[in-house]
Amino acid sequence: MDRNCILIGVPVQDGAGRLGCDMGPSAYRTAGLAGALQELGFAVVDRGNVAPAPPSGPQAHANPALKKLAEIVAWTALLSDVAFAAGGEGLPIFLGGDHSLAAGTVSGMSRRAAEEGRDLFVLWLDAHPDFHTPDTTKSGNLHGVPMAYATGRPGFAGVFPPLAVAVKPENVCMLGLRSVDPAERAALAEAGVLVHDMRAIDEHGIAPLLGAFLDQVAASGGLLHVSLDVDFLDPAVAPGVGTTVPGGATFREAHLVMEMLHDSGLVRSLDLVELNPFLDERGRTALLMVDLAASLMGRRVLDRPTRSF
Ligand code: EXY
Ligand code: MN
Ligand code: MN
Ligand code: MN
Repeated sequence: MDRNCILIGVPVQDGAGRLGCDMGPSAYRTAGLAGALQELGFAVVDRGNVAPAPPSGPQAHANPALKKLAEIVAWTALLSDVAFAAGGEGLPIFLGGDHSLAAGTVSGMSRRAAEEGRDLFVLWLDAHPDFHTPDTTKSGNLHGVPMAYATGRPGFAGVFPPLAVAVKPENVCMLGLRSVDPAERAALAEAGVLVHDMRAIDEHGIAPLLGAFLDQVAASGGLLHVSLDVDFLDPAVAPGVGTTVPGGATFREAHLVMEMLHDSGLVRSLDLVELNPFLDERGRTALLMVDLAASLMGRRVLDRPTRSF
């Protein structure tokens, strides 16, 4: 694991259905992310927040439901370049911001992997697959499309920035799904994405499912990007998100994923997304996300700080 951590604030909220994700980067800083990583021995650089220039006008599309298309296209183009560059300098941690940011971070990291002659693998920790296209989304919220974009699904050409290197769908593992729209279900099956829904986690346990995927990444010499959506977690432990779905990962399941990721030594980049501090309770979701990031970076169970709320 790279010992240089690069924090990049991404206050995008135009992809979500409600306001508040733009406060995410501040909440992670307030919850002590940089200090937690420094305690683990990392050199941490906080680059502050990035933002694209505001678009000159709306971008037309045949789907009238689409919201803020021009804005999300601008974020995607910017973040793809930012991720490609930062991925060559250290281990970038993208502080969201809503999940639309992954259209940029995943596509940029995919280009970075190709530059090194390797494949990008993606571990997608989320209640949702975010596998709509601009044509199939009914809500029009573009945080519902990033993985379809990054894997090169049809429907993005001439709408989103051209993709330099598509992620192979078979290199994507989605863990924790429990809210999938019919069009997404069909597209996931057709693309051949590896999906472990909450039922599979209940039945087999999270460790063997994740372990098999990590073995696959290691065997191929791939580079791993992790995208952690707050709603992967059960709302009882992580209420600070606009898209809560009951029946999510427990506190220990989530930490175990992070601990296994650390032990694998494979992680090259990380998204922390969908935190909505306006919906949080006394910062508990922000603090949990920081603790999860610390577990991923090597903090052990016995070193975890005691917290009460
Ligand atoms: N599939 C639903 C939609 O397209 O509106 C919900 C998407 C939620 C996306 C979030 C955060 O992971
Ligand atoms: Mn998501
Ligand atoms: Mn989600
Ligand atoms: Mn414990």
